[in-house]
Amino acid sequence: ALDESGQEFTDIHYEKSVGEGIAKITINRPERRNAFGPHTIKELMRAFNDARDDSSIGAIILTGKGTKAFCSGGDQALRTSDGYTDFESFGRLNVLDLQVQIRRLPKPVIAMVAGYAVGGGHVLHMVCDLTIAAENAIFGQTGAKVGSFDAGYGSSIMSRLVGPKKAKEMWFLSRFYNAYEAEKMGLVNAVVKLENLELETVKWCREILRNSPTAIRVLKSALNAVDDGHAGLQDLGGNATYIFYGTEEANEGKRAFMERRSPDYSKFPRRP
Ligand code: 2NE
Repeated sequence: ALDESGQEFTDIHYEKSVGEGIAKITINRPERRNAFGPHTIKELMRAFNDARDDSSIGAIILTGKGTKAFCSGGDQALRTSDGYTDFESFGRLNVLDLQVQIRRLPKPVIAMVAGYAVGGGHVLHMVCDLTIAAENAIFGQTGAKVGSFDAGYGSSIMSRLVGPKKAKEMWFLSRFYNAYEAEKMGLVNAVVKLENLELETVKWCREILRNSPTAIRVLKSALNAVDDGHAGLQDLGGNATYIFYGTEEANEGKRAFMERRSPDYSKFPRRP
């Protein structure tokens, strides 16, 4: 069972399991098929930040409230000529920041999809590291129908996942695909009965949590590095530095500086 974290949110639920290492973030706008506005995204980013900073958390589930939708993308009622607006005078596309945050987060993020994952909601599940789908899940890109598109991760990651021909089909035709079709296309990792969705997703999390957190951290970064270009290399490079800081060799440099002497690296082998 996942326990409430005590944080106050309006558009999402954020829960952390006690002692299990799992956080669960739920978009809570079922009356709009879990469409997001700028405020929803801000709350999601806060929750993801918290899960990142909490060292007891090793896997994060992203899902939607109810069984009808994971997420139906940007709330079209909030759409303006400059993005999406709720309480502010300027529109935003801050979902792009959330996509980057999920991508850069050094812990696995698992999309748990029941019902529709469409439009910007489909992109969200694609930027997650893994996707577990219920049999009732439906996937698709509706952008071209409603006069929108995601020419960033929504295009490039999709092309990686399903190949350029299928990606063009998804975007150009705005078709919907059922869970088994999505599995065949490489969009999802597993399809399970709706009633087993949470159980199965938690099982995947537990399997991840049995493994080395550092290995997983570096693997996520490595598996994203090529597609993320300089930013991907920067992330992977940061992991190398973080691991190097734990070595005697790196400490010799710091110690020498603090002790106002020259560093002595002579005892460290120049490995083949
Ligand atoms: C999701 C889908 C296929 C569900 O269909 P259905 O028949 O199950 O439900 P229904 O009746 O369409 O929706 C239920 C209520 O949710 C609202 C509807 O307007 C309806 O409201 P009421 O009539 O009950 O008042 N609703 C659903 N999705 C909404 C949305 N995205 N925004 C605002 N209200 C929404 C069907 O509802 C559907 O096709 N939804 C639209 C999907 C869509 O086109 N999303 C936007 C794509 S663009 C995008 O997300 C994006 C981007 O391309 C780039 C950057 C950022 C965002």
